[in-house]
Amino acid sequence: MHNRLQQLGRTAEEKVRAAADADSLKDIRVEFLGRKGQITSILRGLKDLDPVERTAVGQASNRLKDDLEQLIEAKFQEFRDQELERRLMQEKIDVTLPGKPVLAGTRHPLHLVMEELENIFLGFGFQIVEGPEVELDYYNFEALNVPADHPARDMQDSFYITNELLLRTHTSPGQVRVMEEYCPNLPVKIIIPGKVYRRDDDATHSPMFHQIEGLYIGERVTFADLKGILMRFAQQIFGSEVKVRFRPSYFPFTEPSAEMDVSCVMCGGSGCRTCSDTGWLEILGSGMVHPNVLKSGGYDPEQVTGFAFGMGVERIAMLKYGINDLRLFFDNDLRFLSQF
Ligand code: 2NL
Repeated sequence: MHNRLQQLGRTAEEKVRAAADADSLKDIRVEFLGRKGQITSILRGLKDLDPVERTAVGQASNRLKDDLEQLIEAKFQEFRDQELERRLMQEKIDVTLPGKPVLAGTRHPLHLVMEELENIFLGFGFQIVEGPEVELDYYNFEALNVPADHPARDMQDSFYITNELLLRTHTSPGQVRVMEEYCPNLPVKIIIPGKVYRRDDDATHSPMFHQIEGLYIGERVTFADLKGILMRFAQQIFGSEVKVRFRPSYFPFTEPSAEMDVSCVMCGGSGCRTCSDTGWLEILGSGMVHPNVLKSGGYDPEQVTGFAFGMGVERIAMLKYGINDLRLFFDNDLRFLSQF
């Protein structure tokens, strides 16, 4: 038995040394160490031997098994090393090939326009402030002189969270908060950009859109200041040749109120589809801050005056870039977004 084991060991060793590749090495491993392999069979047959022989043969064949396993693993490693060596010698990497392009992001057109609007008002000495999007009913309506029976206060028109909390329908509540904090200091000269929410959803209305509102309160702020600043603003955003006109309007938070139109940026005022042949485009609402709103902010309407205005950023962006569908801003189609 001892001789047989020695013989088996020598045969196995020779075969391993002669193995040409990893595949034949696998076959050799199966032949000797596999489930029905020669060494495995001897180990399985130990139980039929008498105890003395069993110990000796068991030790010898286990040693043989361990040695052979080591030998095979070493040979596998030899093949792996050879393969690596071969690839290192043969494979060439052309480091001069052009790389894969990394797509750089673009800025969203709404944010581009928002920043442009902000920079214009920074130039006029306004400060930029932000306010919460979830607002108290008090700041969104009550403090802004919006009467209890106003349609905007209906559940159908605003997103309510509780009886007192809602998603702001304009950025003005933030301006009331600034007045409260800053009063009695003057002037208040701020703009608030941001998201606002209304229960509207069709081709020309989105439930979320962007607004910029401005507020200028001081000791002698007049309607002439309103007209001058808003006219200069229009000329900076649409070009120095645009004309403006003011039409009387109504907002609960301003009195008197006015809407500002610019001469149509598409046709220059001669009439086209964009301006419905009127030659004019409405771009913002404005007015002198209502005495009740000044009071909400802590100011005495007998001592100070102010003007305020609000505009939709989507509308300005559509006019500026000639975009005809509001939904393009929110679809996130890269073919659209990458043009800016
Ligand atoms: C529009 C019109 C407007 C205001 C917003 C305002 C804010 C305070 C006091 C008074 Cl704190 N007014 N904001 C005034 C007039 C018009 O927005 O059409 N926006 C899209």
